[in-house]
Amino acid sequence: MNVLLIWPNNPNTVLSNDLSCCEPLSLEYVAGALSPYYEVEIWDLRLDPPLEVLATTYKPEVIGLAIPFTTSLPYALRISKQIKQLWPEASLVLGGHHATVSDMWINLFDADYLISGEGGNVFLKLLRAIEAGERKRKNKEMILLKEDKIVSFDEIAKPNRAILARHHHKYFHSIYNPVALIRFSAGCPFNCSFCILWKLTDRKYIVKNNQRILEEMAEITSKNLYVVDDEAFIQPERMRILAQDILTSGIKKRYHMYLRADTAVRHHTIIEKWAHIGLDSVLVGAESFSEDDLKDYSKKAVVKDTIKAVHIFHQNDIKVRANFIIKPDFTEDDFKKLEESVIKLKIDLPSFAVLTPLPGTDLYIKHKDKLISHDPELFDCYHTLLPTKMSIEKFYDCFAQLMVNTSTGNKAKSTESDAPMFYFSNDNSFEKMINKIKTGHLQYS
Ligand code: B12
Ligand code: SF4
Repeated sequence: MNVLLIWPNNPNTVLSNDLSCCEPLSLEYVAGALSPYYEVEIWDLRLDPPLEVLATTYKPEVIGLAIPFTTSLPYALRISKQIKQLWPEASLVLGGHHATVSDMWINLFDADYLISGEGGNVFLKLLRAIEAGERKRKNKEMILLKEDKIVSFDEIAKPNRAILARHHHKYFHSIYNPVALIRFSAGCPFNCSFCILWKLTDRKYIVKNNQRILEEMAEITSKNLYVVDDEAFIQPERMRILAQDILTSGIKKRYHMYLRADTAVRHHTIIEKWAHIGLDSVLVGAESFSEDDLKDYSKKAVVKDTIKAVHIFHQNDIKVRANFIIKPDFTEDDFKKLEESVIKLKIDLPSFAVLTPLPGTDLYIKHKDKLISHDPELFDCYHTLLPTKMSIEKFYDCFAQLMVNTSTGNKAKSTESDAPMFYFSNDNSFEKMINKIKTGHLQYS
């Protein structure tokens, strides 16, 4: 049986494919479960020809369509309609992060199945049932299938990276070019109000054993690894042993990883060890320089830990990508203060996100009746969905200015690729991003 897995393109996003275009690790995972038994193809619509070209030579029986972000919804919907025209006989299966956390827009899809959560095992069971004639969609109702929450990565197959080998040299993430994605763990025991990730695992921390991590790393040719864990260092002792195992194995990579500032402060010797084996940059959710804001976000962190962590990273030659939240009620003065603090702290690669009630989060539940737009494309953390205190034009103007000022402010400390900002990939991609932010107010209908 031919199974086609499709990753949608999001052509209009602020964070464009010129700034980051990463491998669809999610689909490589799904493919890892299916490919020992079925013929699996992955089609990445950011890099592969349109589906009508594929349809001239290829006929899938089952098609999996990813809806990775809420912002992907309009494109995924368009693709699903095209799929029904090109391959009317094929069963269509939806999956991915948005499909897992929200039913917003989902009823518009003429799909046969929706798989919520980790997709591989459920998809495999579904294919077996389809083959045996046991599964049939009734009355045009989409059938919802759900994986029991996994407790260990030993329960799921390794990602199949061979299928997309044709594109691996093209995938990149900001200064990491080319880059490969890898997952050492998932979940987080904290419960920040704007974050969905802890809910996906019920605050449990799911880990992959070191042997499997090393096996996966040995299959990856790229020198740069983007570790997509929600918080990579929740189990510090395990990470110390992993660093030692990587060192002993002789594998040499350059890592970009996510972690909390207070984790780095508490376990600075492990950070030193990771710096030694190639930790090149970290993404720290600094969020704010106000203790009240941190409390409001249930961050369970304090500002002094952000400051201490930045020093620890810099002492270890680790570049700091810190993310700060822009609140819709920011005044001009708030933007200015944030700018000054980011520059003063010498954040190497600053990034900013507008406080966004992403579907499924506590923040969404609290504010869902106050949203000024329900356009899925605006759930991108660059648009405000909550009313602003300043005029909306002025808000976007200040946001764009903050991005420009903090990037040039830190230019003297730029990295080997001369990136003054995390998302900075070629000559004018950053300027295009700024322009999209500046004109953000035009996107509300
Ligand atoms: C890596 C990453 C990125 C990367 C690259 C993604 C890529 N491959 O192209 C980059 C930096 C580009 C990125 C960008 C954005 N991201 Co991002 N990203 C992630 C991150 C950290 C990891 C994703 C990942 O690879 N996970 C590992 C895989 C294996 O897990 P998975 O995706 O859950 O997949 C499993 C299941 O969902 C399921 N599944 C997945 N697809 C399918 C398909 C089918 C058919 C089936 C059956 C099953 C299935 O099976 C998979 C394997 O078991 C997640 C956080 C997270 N933990 O998921 C955020 C996350 C997905 N991103 C998020 C956001 C908001 C964004 C942006 C909109 C905003 C921003 N400012 O960054 C942009 C959008 C860019 C765009 N062009 O549209 C949000 C999404 C929230 C939402 N409702 O939309 C997340 C959840 C983080 C968060 N803030 O909570 N992102
Ligand atoms: S924002 Fe980070 S620390 Fe907070 S719950 Fe999400 S992953 Fe955990």
